Amino acid sequence: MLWLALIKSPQPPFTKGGILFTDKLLITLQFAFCNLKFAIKLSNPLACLPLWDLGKMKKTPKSLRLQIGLFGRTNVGKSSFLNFIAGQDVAITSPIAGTTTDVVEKAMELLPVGPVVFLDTAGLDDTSGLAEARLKKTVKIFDRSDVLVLVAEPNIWTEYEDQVLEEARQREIPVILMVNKIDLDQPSESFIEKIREKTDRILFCSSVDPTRRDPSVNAFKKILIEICPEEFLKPPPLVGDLLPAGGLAVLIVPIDLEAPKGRLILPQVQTIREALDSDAAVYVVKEREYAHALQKLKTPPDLVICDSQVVVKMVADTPGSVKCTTFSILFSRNKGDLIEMAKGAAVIDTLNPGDKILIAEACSHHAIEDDIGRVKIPRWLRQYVGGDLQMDVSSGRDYPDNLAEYKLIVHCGGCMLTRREMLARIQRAKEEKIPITNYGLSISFSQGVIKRVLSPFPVALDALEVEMKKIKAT
Ligand SMILES: Nc1nc2c(ncn2[C@@H]2O[C@H](COP(=O)(O)OP(=O)(O)OP(=O)(O)O)[C@@H](O)[C@H]2O)c(=O)[nH]1
Ligand code: SF4
Ligand SMILES: [Mg+2]
Repeated sequence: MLWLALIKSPQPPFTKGGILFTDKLLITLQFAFCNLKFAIKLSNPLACLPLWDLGKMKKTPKSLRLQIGLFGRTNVGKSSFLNFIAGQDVAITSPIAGTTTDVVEKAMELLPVGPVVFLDTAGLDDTSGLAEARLKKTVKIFDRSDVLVLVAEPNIWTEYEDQVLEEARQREIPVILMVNKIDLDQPSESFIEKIREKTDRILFCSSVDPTRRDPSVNAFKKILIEICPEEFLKPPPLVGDLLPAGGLAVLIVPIDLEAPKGRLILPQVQTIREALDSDAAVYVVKEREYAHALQKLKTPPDLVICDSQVVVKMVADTPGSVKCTTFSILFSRNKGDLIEMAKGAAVIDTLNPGDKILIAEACSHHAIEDDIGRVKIPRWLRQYVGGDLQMDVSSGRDYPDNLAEYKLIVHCGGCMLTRREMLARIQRAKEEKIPITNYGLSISFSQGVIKRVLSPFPVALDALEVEMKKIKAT
């Protein structure tokens, strides 16, 4: 507090609390303060935090990139883990303790989370022998980190690990505990029990085993999605980026048995609202009136959006030069991961009669007679495959544990889920290596129009085509 008062004070000489602070007195105090800091540091490496940083209050995000601080004792494999995640040598690693002496930053796109930057720090412990200035730099990374990865070794838990967890707890920074080097030593049951008492976000990994990279990276992303602060999971636009100001979107909205009485459904309303927010106009029609409505327009629309159930008719009625897509695709991008879902759709080509498919509904709505998930999609998929398929339906907030049994997951639009929940479901499927797609994409695929309706999203279209080529080649 005294130091805080001093650094905020005017140039000496000045009076505070009845004391006259001269140049000399300030220098003496500063010297005493540095000695005190050094003395504390000898017994506790984290104590080299400037005192005014200790117990800092709740953090706010520092940039648009999620900042991930890598902490751990010297030689535990922090830099190796960074290289492992990056899939390339970004940071120097070596068996000599204290290899990383300055903070190494690596910015990357970690989909589906988005842009992140890893901050690889110098190892912090009594053996590092680093100059105080470098230690300070390392602990300063607490200030920058939105998420912290504490790298540890199997069966070794020291005061240092507890200190990092405590510092993170005080600052409310979520932590992932990464137990590295499991190829050298298997974590004992008592060790696992002990660390589980400290956190339930634990990953086990060997950062030098490339054959385990995919599962390790997927498991890491899954936890990251669960814990990263809300502002980093901001959804991409729904439709705003596809419409120029002053442009026109045509929305084809079926008014059938599934349509609620007297109103439009939320996805349709949200699309209209975002188009209006982008200063575009919206023309809403039923599928029967669409072709006629199009003829009456003086200039073609900038985008046509339809319900997936009428996608074939929409594509047939839309000139090739006009961009078109489905609500389902718009929401797949906005709420989840369109690229992953597009790749999943390609797997429909590999289905054989008898394969097991999971239809995953995220709420337990009342199913109607001709239900889209329970009746129509199974029918279209069976027609496409030319035989019977085993279809299980899961509904509600519980995602089944037995994903590994399925050849494909066809998920609903997830309108009741948050983006975080939807991404977590996609990530779980990835972890179990089970392809996942959604209702709308599966319909467009099985009806042969997927490339057309994905064309406004070239990256997703490309992912689909690459996946289809891979499938053909095998
Ligand atoms: N067998 C095995 N060796 C590993 C693993 N991870 C890292 N290493 C080795 O451990 C040594 C230290 O790894 P680094 O990545 O440099 O460790 P660090 O935590 O960055 O170390 P400092 O920068 O010195 O704090 C290197 O020789 C790595 O090759 C692992 O999972 N298994
Ligand atoms: S899209 Fe999914 S969450 Fe939304 S109403 Fe349909 S089944 Fe429920
Ligand atoms: Mg290092």
